[in-house]
Amino acid sequence: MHEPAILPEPRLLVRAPGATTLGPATTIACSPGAEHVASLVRALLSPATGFPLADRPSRAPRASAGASDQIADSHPLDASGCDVVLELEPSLARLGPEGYRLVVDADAVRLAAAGVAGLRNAAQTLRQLLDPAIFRRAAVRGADWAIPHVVVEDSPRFPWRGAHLDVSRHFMPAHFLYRFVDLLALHKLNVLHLHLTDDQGWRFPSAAYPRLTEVGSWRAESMRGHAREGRFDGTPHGGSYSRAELVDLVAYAGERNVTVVPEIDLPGHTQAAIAAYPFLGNLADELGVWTRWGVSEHVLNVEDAALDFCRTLLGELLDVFPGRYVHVGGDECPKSEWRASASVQRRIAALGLAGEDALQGWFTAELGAFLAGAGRSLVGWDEILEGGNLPAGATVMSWRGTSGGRTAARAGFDVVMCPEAPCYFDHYQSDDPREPLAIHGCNTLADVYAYEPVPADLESDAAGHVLGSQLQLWTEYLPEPADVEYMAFPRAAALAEVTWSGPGRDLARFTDRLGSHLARLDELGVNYRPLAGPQPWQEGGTGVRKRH
Ligand code: TNX
Repeated sequence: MHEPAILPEPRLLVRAPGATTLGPATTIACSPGAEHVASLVRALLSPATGFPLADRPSRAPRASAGASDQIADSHPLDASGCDVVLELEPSLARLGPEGYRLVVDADAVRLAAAGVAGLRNAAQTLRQLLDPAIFRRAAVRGADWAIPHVVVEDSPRFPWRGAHLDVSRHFMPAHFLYRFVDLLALHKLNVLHLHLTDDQGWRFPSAAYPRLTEVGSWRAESMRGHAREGRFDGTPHGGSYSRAELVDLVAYAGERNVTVVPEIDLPGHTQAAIAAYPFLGNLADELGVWTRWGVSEHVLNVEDAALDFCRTLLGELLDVFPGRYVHVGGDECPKSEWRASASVQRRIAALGLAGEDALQGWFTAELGAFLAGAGRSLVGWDEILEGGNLPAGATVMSWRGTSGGRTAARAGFDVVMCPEAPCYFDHYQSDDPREPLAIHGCNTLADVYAYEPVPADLESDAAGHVLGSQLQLWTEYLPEPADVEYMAFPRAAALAEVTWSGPGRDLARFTDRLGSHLARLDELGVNYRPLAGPQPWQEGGTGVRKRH
């Protein structure tokens, strides 16, 4: 039997002697309101065990003073099994909305929390208490499904434990997004930030503007090798999601405590949109969807028609993504076209603004007002601070170091800390020349583990505005899901511990547990970077990866 190696490390774990073994007769009992967590527990435990984990007929927490528990008495335990009990227990509100208690003893496996989010976290911990074979997809013969006796009390340090994935530079099929959500949930990461649009491809379907995907989701070719080499592959690339796929993804993720935060990047990084709808741009010439990596000079004009376009599109986005946070980008918006455009200059004058930066600030405020009217909150990259006029309630993602995050937090805005070092997971993982080609930089596993999201010099009021942290997977150099997995793992395990477990964490203890954790990722066939460094199939940065 495996000794507990829970990742991210729980706040409190006490190991007691003994173990309880799941068997074919093990049932699940739920308190009212916890029923759909039972489906998650089944989804996590039934495939590999082959056990049905059927419902017990009614609420039957097997109280330790069980003699008076009529229902429990009428359902004696099978000798080979125990019962799994899911309990909503208001007194556990002291552990916060995501906290939970998990007690495994001779009597039962009890998952308890004040809310379903906590129960779901408990279910992930329970899965990690079992042999790594629990991560298989079909029944494993002869496995030992012993669960060590433990008491776990746990809650996260930060509410925002995110992973960003760029599906624009390279389209990632929906089936990979489901797998990615599963992997996030396994690490108790709870935000999937989907970067749905950029210069090189538009992935969000719009009924009002169908050319966004008809035209904007395909580019003629992609860069081969590093962008500085200026080479192209001559192969068209594209793809987009259907509305149903995205609706389904949101629901699937929600059942796993993962909120999907969609991003439509505006007003820069919009060449794909302008290629589809030239009225959005500043020039008379027709543009194609961009084939280079970098920052396109072609940006939205911010005429009324472009604003209407943004509002209509965001309205459609809100229908698909019900969460509070909506990301409107705001990063890297070159101002050369705005400076050169007589109509943009007239607009700046008419609005009485100081210049192009202020115009972007005005634009962001318009989007913020629209989102606020729909009961949502705007999120943007730290450039949204530059135009002034940041709408109340906006959340800032600090990517160019931490100064944007500090400024925003001190001004009373919530922030998500995601500085390039160490949160950009498109950067190299070591200086080993065998590492697959990456954009630049180097963020090692140890760098990520050592990261402290709250800057030491931040006053406590401002520190309270740090919602958490997030890893970024930009995909210019990650054409396939296997490439994304290589860059994401195991660094995501480190970021999970940074954001969940907090400052008391310890690299040596993490490394100890990581061995067992990688055995889980092996069972799932995750193409993580081996701790020993890139292996022969990853050599040369050719983009050739091991396939599972
Ligand atoms: C900067 S971070 C970008 C992305 C690139 C990334 C590459 C940010 C908001 N913009 O467009 O993909 O660098 O690391």
